[in-house]
Amino acid sequence: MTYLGEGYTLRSWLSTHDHKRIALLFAISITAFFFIGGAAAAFMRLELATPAGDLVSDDTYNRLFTAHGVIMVWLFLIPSIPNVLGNFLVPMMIGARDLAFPRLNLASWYVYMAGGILVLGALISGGVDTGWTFYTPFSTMFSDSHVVLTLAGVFVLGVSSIMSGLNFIVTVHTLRAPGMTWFRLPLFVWAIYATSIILVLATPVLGMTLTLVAIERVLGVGIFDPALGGDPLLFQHLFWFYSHPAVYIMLLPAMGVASEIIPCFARKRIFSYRFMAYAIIAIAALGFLVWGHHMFVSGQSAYASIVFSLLSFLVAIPSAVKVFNWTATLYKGRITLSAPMLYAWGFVGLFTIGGITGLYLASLALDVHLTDTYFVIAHFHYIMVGGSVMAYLGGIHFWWPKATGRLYPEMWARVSAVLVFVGFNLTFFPQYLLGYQGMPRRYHAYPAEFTLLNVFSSCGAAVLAIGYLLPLVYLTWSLLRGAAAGDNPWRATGLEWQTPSPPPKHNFEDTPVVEAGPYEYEGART
Ligand code: HEM
Ligand SMILES: [Cu+2]
Repeated sequence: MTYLGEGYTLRSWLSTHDHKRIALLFAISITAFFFIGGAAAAFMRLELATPAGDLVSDDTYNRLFTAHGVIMVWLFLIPSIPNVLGNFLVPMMIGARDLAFPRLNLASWYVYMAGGILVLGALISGGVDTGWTFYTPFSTMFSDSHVVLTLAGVFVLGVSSIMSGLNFIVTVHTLRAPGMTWFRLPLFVWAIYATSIILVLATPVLGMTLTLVAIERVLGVGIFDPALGGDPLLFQHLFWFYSHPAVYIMLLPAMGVASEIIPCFARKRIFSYRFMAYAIIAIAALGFLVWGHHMFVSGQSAYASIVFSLLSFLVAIPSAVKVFNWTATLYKGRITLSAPMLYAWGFVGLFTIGGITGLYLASLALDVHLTDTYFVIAHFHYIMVGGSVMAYLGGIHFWWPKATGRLYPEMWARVSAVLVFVGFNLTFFPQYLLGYQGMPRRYHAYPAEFTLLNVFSSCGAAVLAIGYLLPLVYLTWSLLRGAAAGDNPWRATGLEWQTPSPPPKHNFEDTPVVEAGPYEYEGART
């Protein structure tokens, strides 16, 4: 019997301890939040299609971009790949029957939902206008919106992050099948492992910081407000100490997904496996040392800025190692341009553009010109949407036959991959130009000279929206009508492909014994 057949009642789903079912619970919830966050973005792009601020008021606009940011970061990107794909795959990839703590896994979903409801509650009761960054002193002294409720929601979401991170760490340490040594782990598992370490180390700092904001706001204790003896920059240090590592929480799992898809559809071993694993660790570690690059114009010491700038440049090294190794994996490969591969290529290209423009921002002099402009918006969307969301969708397609036992319509999937790629670039590339020309972020109206590029951007957003809605349609269709997939339609090598599709409750009848590395494909064309 498959894991899907283990009970059809709502109760059997809401009380399940099976990592695969919990992955589906997360998949459904984060998809819902993705489209709610997307709706806020749609309103913003609609407003920005004309220079006048004629659709919503400035105050409403502030609430829209805050809702968009908070939802996309904490309710979608952070949990997306770890809690959906990681949950589903990590136990199977290491030859285990489940995560180490199945109940904690289910609890993490409930806590996530509680956080989501708190955030939604704040939005429905009027919203928040601080931006997802909650900068003080605005958030503690001046904002008259639902700051504390939102902080509480994000705090609770952080608890869910920590629960899941701990679960993955313990699982990878203790439940690997015989023969599954560290350097035989699929790179996706390495990525989730490194991400989990960031989750466990960085998230408590976020929780503490948000609590301090709430304490100052509610009780008037002077922490960040200089009038009360506090220090407003302290907030930025604490916030970015979490939030820069958090961008790697969003990015490393995406890198893991690409590292599974690319070898499979190039029929080659991943180029330089060990350096790929070391690069993941290096990025995770360096990610903790660069937060000050968000504060170059904040008045922090120039010497601190020089060090933060230098360290930020260092992150480029392991990132470039990964891009080169994915490319080298393709060299002389027997390449199939399947939908997951298209998504993976989109990921690599867009991440590279996002990473390189990160270097512009990390350059002290240039950042003064670019900071708080649309250039920054373009930069982080190239990383988080072009990068992480593309990879997430690639992963959803790649493992869809495993999770559901059905094939998706390949042609439509390729169409949607191309639409997402084209729509994405049309939306966000003009924003680099706008930022460079000086258009500031977070305004609902702008001078007429910026109109043309903004119209491009809004049209691109419409294409992108179609690209995101299409998979919702054909994947639902595939659930009901899709052709049977067979156990391993891609002839992939990972342990998860050695189980039936969909897998049985405990994944493996007998614990597998691992005798080789993860990417034993036929090899290069000669
Ligand atoms: C690799 C994954 C990355 C992600 C997910 C990411 C994400 C982000 C985000 C979300 C912001 C905007 C924060 C805000 O103000 O709301 C940002 C800004 C910034 N990023 Fe990145 N980033 C990444 C890589 C890099 C790299 C490699 C560098 C430098 C080497 C970099 C340098 C910067 C700088 C300097 C800013 C601040 C710009 C400013 O406010 O003036 N980023 N990034
Ligand atoms: Cu950063």
